[in-house]
Amino acid sequence: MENVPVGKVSVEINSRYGRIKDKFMGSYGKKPDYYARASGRVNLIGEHIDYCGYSVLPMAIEQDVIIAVSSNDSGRLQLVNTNMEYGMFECDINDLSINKEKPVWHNYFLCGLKGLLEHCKVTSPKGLQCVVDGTIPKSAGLSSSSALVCCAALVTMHANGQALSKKELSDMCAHCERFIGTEGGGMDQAISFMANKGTAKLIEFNPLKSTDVELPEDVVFVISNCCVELNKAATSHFNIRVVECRLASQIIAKTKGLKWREFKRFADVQKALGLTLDEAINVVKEILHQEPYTKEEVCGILEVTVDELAQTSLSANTLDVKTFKLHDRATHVFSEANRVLQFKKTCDLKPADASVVLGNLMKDSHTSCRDLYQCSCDDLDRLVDICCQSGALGSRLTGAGWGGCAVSMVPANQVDSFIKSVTEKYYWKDDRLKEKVTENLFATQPGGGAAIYLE
Ligand code: A2G
Repeated sequence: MENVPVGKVSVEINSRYGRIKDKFMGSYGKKPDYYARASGRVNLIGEHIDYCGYSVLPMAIEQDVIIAVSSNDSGRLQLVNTNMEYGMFECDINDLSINKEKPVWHNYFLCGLKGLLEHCKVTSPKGLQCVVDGTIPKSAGLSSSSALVCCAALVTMHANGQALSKKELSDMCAHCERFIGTEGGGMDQAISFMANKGTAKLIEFNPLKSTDVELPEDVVFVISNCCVELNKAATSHFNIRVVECRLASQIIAKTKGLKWREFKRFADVQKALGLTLDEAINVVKEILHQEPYTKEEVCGILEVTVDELAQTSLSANTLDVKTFKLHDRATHVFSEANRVLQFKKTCDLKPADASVVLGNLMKDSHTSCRDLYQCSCDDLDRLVDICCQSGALGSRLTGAGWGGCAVSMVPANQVDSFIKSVTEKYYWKDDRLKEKVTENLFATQPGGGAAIYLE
């Protein structure tokens, strides 16, 4: 099993590390012992299906979180962020409390720290002095939160002399990010650890596996941020979708005579029933109705009380949700899972029209996210339309949605004209965005995974 690489960095050559080191010395009066880095990601296709057990197809991006670290025996955690917007934080390492109601930045660090200490059963954890520097835009669907969780876990692992494999770290971080309250799948953490420069990855779950996906050479992926922010831990949008998927799986399971309480994910129900994804879509049509289900109706079908339903199927922040859309959510998941497989197959087989096929899959994915999963927003839909009009072969929302970024696949020889057109049609139309084009609209290449660096 592969471990996270430990490499060398020169702070003279790499000016970003140089600046982080300066900040560290200014904050703590000494040099850091080492640096850890974990990247953000862009998901090319496969949205809101990882927590249903289905494979996704992301790639790491260059933007990342770097943490400079020195460990000690003080039993304290001290965090400084190079971005002054994010205040300093200090606490007793043996007394961590993660605030789910108001998830401030340092809570993501605490998730990784607590997760690693519990997983490795560390009894006397090292004290940590850290400087955190992040370049991933926040609440933009590029996984700034998971990069911080993963980087914090890596910092804690190294400081406490532990050595987990990339896979163990991925699974552990997917689990511990849930301390913040969102019930995400494992895509973001897996790609952050398992990415390799130059290749996208098919990420499969249970067991976790990553496979290189060679993207066509004649296209470039361009990220554009609609600049509507969604903090998924601060709202219940995300968990409502997770719960809708869980309820739909359980109703299908019960109707088909399975022990429904043992099921939480579509992929497990599909497997137990021996269905193909197309057959699963037909089962959805046969069993679920399109109108939203009331909570009482769900309880009636599953033969449970409202309190029992809370135990078997709901999350803390979805207890008060009154209606659930099950038919459309299920149709999205099964069809999106299918699109991921087709995307991968097209990349492998490289037909002459590969980039057109991939572009169409991306467009269909966006339509499904917008109409069936309802996880987009007006500005993001408008941006996706502009991207398609500006020469993209395909464009779709990426990440959790409800704001944040679109990813577009653009012919390599048209990237400049694409960027010019999207700049004029989206960013120059809004005075607040005019000055912020370069950080919100950029081409990206598959980046590398998490690493530790020594000077
Ligand atoms: O939304 C978020 O990025 C989730 N990550 C990820 O698992 C996936 O479900 C995605 C939508 O496809 C976290 O919750 C950390």
